[in-house]
Amino acid sequence: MVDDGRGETPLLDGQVPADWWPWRDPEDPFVTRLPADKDILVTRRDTAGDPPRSPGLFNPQRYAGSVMPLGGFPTFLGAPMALNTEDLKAGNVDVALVGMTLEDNPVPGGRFAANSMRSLIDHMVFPAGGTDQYLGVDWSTLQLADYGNIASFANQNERSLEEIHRVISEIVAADTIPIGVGGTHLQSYSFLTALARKYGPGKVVVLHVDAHHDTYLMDMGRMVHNGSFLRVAIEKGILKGPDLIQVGLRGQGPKEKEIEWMRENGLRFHFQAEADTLGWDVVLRRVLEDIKGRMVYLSFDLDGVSPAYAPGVGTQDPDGMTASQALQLVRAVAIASDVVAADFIEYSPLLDDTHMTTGILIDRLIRSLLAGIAAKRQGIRDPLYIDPRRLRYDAP
Ligand SMILES: [Mn+2]
Repeated sequence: MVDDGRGETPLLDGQVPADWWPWRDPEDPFVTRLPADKDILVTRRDTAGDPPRSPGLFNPQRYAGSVMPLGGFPTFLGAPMALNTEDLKAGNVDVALVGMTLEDNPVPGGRFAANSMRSLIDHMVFPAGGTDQYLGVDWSTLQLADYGNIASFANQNERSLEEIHRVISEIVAADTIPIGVGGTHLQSYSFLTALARKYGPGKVVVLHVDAHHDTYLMDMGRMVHNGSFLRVAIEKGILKGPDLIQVGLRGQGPKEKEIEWMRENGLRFHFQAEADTLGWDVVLRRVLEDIKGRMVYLSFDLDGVSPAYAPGVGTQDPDGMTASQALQLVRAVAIASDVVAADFIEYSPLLDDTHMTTGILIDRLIRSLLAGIAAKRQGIRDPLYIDPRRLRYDAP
């Protein structure tokens, strides 16, 4: 306490009167707070003056057909737009692609991933829509929507997480599958809270593709961050330890203390060493066994893939799965389980090569996920199914 002439005021960090740092809560200085009228980034637009509009999908394209090379408005895979739960319901939307803008990485760029993916040159020249060349399934039978981007407060992770939770909740409220595009791994905490609100805590399995285990101890002075969000989710009971399945772990962690925590909590982790030593097929079958018939949230950190195939990430590590293995995994998971959400994260277009190798891989991973979902709805049950005509030209 200090008497600064205005009476006794609690000190924050033993340094300054609490009202000198009005963004800190004197009761809990660890928590950042701002008054509601400072939420300008996430305050929803007043639509009272808009012309009347029936709920449903809005197609912003000027030109006919699916071909819109460099014309019209860039949306994810050329999908029509939706702004709220009612639009998704009225439009019978199966999958909503939503742009993520959160940034929590020493090397920036994830915030630009969503808009970069909308205008991916490869997608604009060879428009979306089509037949998967492994399953022989046309995923354009699914109704897609572009749900816009979710705003983030730079350097205010906790407040950004609240907004991400709100928007993902809007999507799952329509029984639509959200696919987050871009952003950073921290965002997945809000996917988990939104899914736990919808389906109940501990009901959804997380398939976590990553070079990093992301169950580090809290550090860097923050409650929840890129490397800790999965540990926090398990400690809070949002996610059960055995329902966290990890693929591709390598790099400089976990430490001994961390791997012991992972084992004590029953995590089902698959190091890259397992795939390198026992073979990718062994890992794939073990994963498919564990997710069979479950509701799955696929959280795909692109650094899980070898930088040879995905160089455009902030925390790359040599080795990792190939593009072929990544595409196979995504297809197979969609067929074997009930995918209720996904995100493709840690893509920095600023760090991608000039060929946009990473961006094009993400585009194909999204299409493969859609193809797997469509295949399952068309009755394909074998997660490793390949169209016989793609295996031999004269197949019966
Ligand atoms: Mn990660």
